[in-house]
Amino acid sequence: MKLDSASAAVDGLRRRLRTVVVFLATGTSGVFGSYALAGYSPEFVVSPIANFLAKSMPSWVVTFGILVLGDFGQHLNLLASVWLGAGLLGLAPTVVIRMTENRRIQLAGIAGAGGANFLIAYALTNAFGSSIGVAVGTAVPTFVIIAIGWDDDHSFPNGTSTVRRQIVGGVLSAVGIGIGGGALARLGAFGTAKRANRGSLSGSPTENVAPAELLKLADNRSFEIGGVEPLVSREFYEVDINAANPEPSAEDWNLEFTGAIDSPFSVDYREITEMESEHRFVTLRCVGEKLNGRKMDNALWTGVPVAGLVDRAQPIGNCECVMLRAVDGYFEEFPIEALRSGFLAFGMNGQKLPRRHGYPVRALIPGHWGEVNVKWLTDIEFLDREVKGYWEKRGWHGTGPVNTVAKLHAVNRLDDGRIQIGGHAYAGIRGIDDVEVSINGGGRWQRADLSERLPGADVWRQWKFEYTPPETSHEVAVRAVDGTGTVQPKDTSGPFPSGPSGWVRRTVRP
Ligand SMILES: Nc1nc2c(c(=O)[nH]1)N[C@H]1C(S)=C(S)[C@@H](COP(=O)(O)O)O[C@H]1N2
Ligand SMILES: [Mo]
Repeated sequence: MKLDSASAAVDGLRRRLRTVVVFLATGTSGVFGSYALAGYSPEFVVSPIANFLAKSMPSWVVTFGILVLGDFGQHLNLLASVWLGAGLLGLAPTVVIRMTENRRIQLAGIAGAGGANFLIAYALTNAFGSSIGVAVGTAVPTFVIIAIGWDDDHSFPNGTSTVRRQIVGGVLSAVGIGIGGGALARLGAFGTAKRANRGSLSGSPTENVAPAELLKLADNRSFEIGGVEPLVSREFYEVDINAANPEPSAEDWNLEFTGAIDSPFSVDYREITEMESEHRFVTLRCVGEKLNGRKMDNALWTGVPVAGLVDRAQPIGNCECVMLRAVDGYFEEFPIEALRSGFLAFGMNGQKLPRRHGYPVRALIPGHWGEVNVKWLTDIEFLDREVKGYWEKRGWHGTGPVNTVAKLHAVNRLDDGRIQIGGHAYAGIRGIDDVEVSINGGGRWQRADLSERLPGADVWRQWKFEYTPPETSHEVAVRAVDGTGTVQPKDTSGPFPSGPSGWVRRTVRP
């Protein structure tokens, strides 16, 4: 008797475990089913959940995430969204599995659960393929678990070994779908992903000579310092609000000029790329980065000046301000004057603009913080009164000119015992005239070597400095002098709300 009640307890526990496994296995394989067909794209069932979370989070949470968690915050959001998605998709199958012993009803239930999840996924993603993936992904383990139940001899209803096999079957089928789905996504077998943005810029051979030569120039002018990017970044940072970036097709792309203008018009990708293009070195820096952070980079961009299009629009609004909008729902507002000096880029380092940097077209606004350099640009809306942009609604002031900074990314010990330090300096369109180094914490300053200027009004420079270290540990400080002669201020402040400032300092041991 005693033994019986003990085994009954174990049995009850097992059943509860089965419910949990059913819930998790069917839900996660639903997510993987979507992944198999949509890949890591906005059509992936998790993307809209992650975007919803990111956009609806209170601004203090967002700010905390950016300042304290950094990039990990976005990963955390994604992870939470995967769990939420799996939870959502696990509900219907779990109900179905617990429903009945009648086979016909069970089969109808599996179809029903698949259908319900299809609808959920379709409501979220608006994408047929991805939703089919979800339906199949959840239906398969649901079927496997239920079918294992059919083997049961019913002498002991839903016997212990059956429950155990159901647990194993559920887990295995989910793992199988996970692996298969991952592989399919990899192959892009059903890929909705458009690869159109791969490859070099089209155009006549002479047009492509210019980027190649300019890149060579940048290469020649770059200092080679271990730990410091050359003048054209090898790895250009990425910051955006998306879990999975949008992938608009260039053929369907249009840039709309709307709002307070006489007659709205739009230009398409062909028109933009057939206008007389230019190649510009432009440096970007994110307002939310740490003082000595890595979210500042430089590239050679190909595109067209905005000024002509602004003239064509003839803005008549009262605020002299404009809103840029993008495919991902991002929007930023800033003065028309800044837009006038701007650039619409469709190429980067001699290649088509990569998806993560805003394919097919992004804005580049000289000297301003990264956030107004709107990627996946769709709308230029001239306004009648000022309204806040995406980040300003969350408390940031990141639409203005960048702060001056000299970064210290390398402290290298040379063979002869001396120390080499170096980094980049950037001051937007004010330009960099000097970088000064102190090896006694700011007491005495010496001039660093600067890389030769690259053509362009909004480009960083590299600096380097070599010295014989004192016997004791010492504090190195760096500061830049901008093109107006203004020295980078000493007082430090964090990135929030208007970008980091102060001198970069670092203690160096002999
Ligand atoms: N559409 C869109 N554009 C965007 C963003 C975004 O989230 N969505 N992020 C902005 C921010 S905060 C920065 S710092 C720059 C970064 O550009 P990058 O990712 O090409 O380095 O893009 C800006 N443009
Ligand atoms: Mo940014």
